[in-house]
Amino acid sequence: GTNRETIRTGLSEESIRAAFLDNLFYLQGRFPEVATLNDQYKALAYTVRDRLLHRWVATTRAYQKANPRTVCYLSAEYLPGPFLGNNLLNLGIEEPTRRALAGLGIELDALLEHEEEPGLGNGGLGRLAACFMDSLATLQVPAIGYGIRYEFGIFDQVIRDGGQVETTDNWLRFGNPWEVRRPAIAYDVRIGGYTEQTTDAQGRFGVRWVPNEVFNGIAVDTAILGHGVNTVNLLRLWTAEAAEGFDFHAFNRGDYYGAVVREVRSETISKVLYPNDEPEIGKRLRLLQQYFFVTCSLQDMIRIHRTTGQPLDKFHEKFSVQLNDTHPAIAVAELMRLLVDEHQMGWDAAWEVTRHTFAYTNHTLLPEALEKWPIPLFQNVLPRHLEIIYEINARFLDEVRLRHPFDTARVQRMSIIDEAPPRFVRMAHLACVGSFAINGVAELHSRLLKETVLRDFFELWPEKFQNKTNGVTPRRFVMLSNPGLSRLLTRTLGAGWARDPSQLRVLERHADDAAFQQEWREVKRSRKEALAARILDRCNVSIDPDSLFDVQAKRIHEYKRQHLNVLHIVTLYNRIKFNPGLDITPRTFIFGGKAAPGYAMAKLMIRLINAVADVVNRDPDVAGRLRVVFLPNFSVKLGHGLYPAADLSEQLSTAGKEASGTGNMKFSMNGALTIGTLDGANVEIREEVGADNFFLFGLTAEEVVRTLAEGYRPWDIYNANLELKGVIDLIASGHFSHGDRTVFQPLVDHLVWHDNYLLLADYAGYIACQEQAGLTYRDSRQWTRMSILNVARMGKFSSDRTIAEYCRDIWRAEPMAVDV
Ligand code: 26Q
Repeated sequence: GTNRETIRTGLSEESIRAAFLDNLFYLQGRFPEVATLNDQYKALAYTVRDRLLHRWVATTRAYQKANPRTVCYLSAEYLPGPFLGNNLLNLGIEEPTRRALAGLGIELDALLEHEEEPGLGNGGLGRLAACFMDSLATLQVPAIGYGIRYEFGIFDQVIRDGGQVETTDNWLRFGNPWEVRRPAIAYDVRIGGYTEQTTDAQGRFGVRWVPNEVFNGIAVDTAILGHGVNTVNLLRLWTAEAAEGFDFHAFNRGDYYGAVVREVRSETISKVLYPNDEPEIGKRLRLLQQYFFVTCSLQDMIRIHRTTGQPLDKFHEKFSVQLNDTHPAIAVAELMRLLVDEHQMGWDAAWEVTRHTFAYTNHTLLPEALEKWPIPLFQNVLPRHLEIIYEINARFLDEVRLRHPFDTARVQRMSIIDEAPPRFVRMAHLACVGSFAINGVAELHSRLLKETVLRDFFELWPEKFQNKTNGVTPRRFVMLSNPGLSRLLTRTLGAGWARDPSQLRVLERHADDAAFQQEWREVKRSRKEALAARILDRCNVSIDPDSLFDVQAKRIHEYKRQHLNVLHIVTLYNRIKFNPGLDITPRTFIFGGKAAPGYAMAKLMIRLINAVADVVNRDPDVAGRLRVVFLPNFSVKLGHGLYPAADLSEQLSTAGKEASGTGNMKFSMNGALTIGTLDGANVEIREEVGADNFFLFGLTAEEVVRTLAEGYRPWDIYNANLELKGVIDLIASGHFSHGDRTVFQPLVDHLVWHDNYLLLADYAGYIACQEQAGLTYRDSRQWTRMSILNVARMGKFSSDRTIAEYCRDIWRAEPMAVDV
C-alpha cells in the first residue's frame, strides 16, 4: 500500500529514517545499538538505491516505449568515484538524509568517508568516461556505458621507505550495494581454435569458427542518475564465468578436477585491471579482456535492437558506439563477424552498418602508447577476427591505391598490418578505418593528430576528423567536493550555475569586491584546514594553512614532469640554505599519484619526492617556509579533498605530450591558479581565464620538436646555469639519500645526458614563473581576484558542454525527458 511506497521512494526526513532502519533490520539483520559503520553505510546505500531503482525502472519503460537512438560508450576503464554522496546530491536529498541520520546519532560524513570507491581505471581516460556518464544522464540522453567489472581495480599504493609498494585492491570485499547482477543477461565468449569453410543448403559458403574455449559474460548493472532529472542510464559491466558449472566431457572421463580448474581460468578474464597506462606488447590476457567486453556489449546491443522489431541493417540508426581509445577497437571486426557469420548478412551490407556505427576517440600522441598486437598472438586468440581484419585491410588498401597510385610507401604506412616481423595489428588504424568520426580531446591535440600520427588518414578522410575538448562534471568536482564554495556561488548567482556554468561569468562583477573576496578566502581557508588535518592524520606532517598550497596530482610520468617540480623545490631549498634570512612566500608542496608498477623511472621519481620531503621537512633552517608532502594512494575520493584546497595547480607536461589533462580543469574550477605549459587543454584554459590569470612558462609544442631536431644538449644547459647545476649536483651528491650517490644516479644521468622531456630547457622559465606566482600570492587581493576570475570563466570545461558537442556532431543523439 502507500506505506510501502513511502518507505521505498519517499524523500522526506521521516521516510528516509524509516527506510534506513528497515534496511538495517531486513538487509543487514541489525538493530541500531549493534550496527557497525559498514552496516550503517549499507543500510543507507540501499535506502538511496531504492530511490534510484524507481527512476531506473521509469527510464527503462520510457526507453522501451519510445525506442530512442542510444549512445553506447565502450571503455575498458571507469573511475566513477564514491556513489553515495553523488546520488544524494543528484536526488536532492542530502539535507533530509543528514537530518534523518542525525536523529539516530549517526553522522552522514562518517558514512560517506566509509565508502570504498571502484578503482576500475588508471587515471584520466577512466575518469573521463565516468564524467561522460554523469553528463549523459544529466542531459537526459539515452546511453549505456559498457565495460569490465574488474574484481581487483587499480592497486592500492603505500609508501614504504620512500618508495611505492603495490597492494591489491579488494574493493568487493564487503559487497557492492550499488550493483545489480543480471544473470539472465549473459553471452557466450569464444576464444582460440580455428576456422573452417561451410556450405549451407543453398550452396552458399560461410565460415565456422571452432573455438577451443567458451565462457560467459554476465551483466552487472549500476544506475547512473542525472542531476535534478529522473533519467537513470546504465553502467553495464561484464564479469566472466565458466560457460557451465563443469565440463561434462571432462567429467565423464573422470577429470572432475580439470573441469573445475577450467572454470577458475575463465574467471581470470575479469579478475584484474592492468595498472599501466601504456600498452605492453604481447599481454594475452589483456587482449582477452578487450575482446571479452566488446563481444558481450555488441551481442547485448543486437539483442536490444531485435526487441525493437527492426532489421539488423538499421543497427546504426539505433546505436552510436563510441570507442574510448583503441582498447575496444576489436569491435570493428567483431561487429562484422556477428553480422556476417552469425546473422548471415552479406559483407558489403555488414560493412555499411559497421562503418556507420563506430566513432573513435584518440587520447595520446605518444608513439609508444599506440596499441599493436603481434599477429601470432592475435591469430591464436582470435583466428576469425584476423581473417576479417585481412579482408577489411585488403579492401581499404585498394582504396588508398586508387587515391595514390604508385605510392607504396603510403600504403605500407597506412596498412592495418605492420609488416615488421613478427607482424602486428595496428589497433588505431583499425579504429580509423572502421569509424565515421575520429576525435582528439583538446584543440592542440586534435591538430597534432592530423599533422602527425594520423596524418595519412586525415589526408584520405578529412571529413572524419573533429575535436572534442574534454570537460569534467561540476556536480562531483564542485558541488559535492566543495559545498562551501557551492553555497557561496549559489548565494551570489542563484542555483543555475551547476547545470549552466556560463552563469558563473556573473562572478566577474564581484572579483574586486572586498567583502566578497573575504568570503572567497574563507572558503579556501576552510578547505586548506581540512586538508591539513587529513595530512597530519595520514602522513604525520603538519602543514600551515596560511602557506601557498602548491599541488601536483596525476599519474607519475616523465612527460608530466613531477621531477621539474622537485627541481624547483630543491632550488628554493638551496636559496634558503645559502641565504638563511631569505624572504620567500611560504609554500607547501603536495604530490599525489601512482606509478605503473613496471615503470622504473616513475618509481624513482616517487622516491625522489619522498627523499626531498624527508630532508626538507626535518631541516629547521627552512621550517616555516618549505614543506613537502606525498599523499599516498591518490584516488577520486582523495581528489575531493585536494582540488578545493589547492592554491596553485601544477600542469607541467612537455608541450605536445599531454593530450588534454582534466585535473587542470578540476583545480581551476575550485579557484586554484594554474602554472603550466602550452599543452593539452591548458591552452584553452588560459584562453578562457585570460593570460593575466594564468602562470605560463615553457617551450611551445613546435619549439619542443625543433629543439630536439636541432640536437638538444642538456649537458650544456646544466653547465651554463649555475643554480640548476647546484640543484642537480645536490641530488647527485646523496644529500637526499643518506649519502648514497647511486640511488638517484639513473635519474640525474638521464637528465643531463638525454632529457627527452626537456626539463632543463624549461627549467629557468619555470623557476622565474614560480617566483612570479609566489610574489602574486603575497598580494592577497590580487590573488583572490585571479582566483575568482578563474572560476568565473571555467564554464566551458563542464563535461555537459563536451557531451552536448558529441551528441550534436557525432552521435546525432537527442535528449528525452523521463517522468516518474
Ligand atoms: C593499453 C593497452 C594495454 C594496457 C593498458 C593500456 C592503456 C590503459 C590506459 C593505455 C592507456 C590508458 C590511459 C590513458 C589515459 O588516461 N590518457 C589520458 O586521457 C585523458 C582523457 O582524455 C587525457 O586528459 C590525458 O591527457 C591522457 O593522458
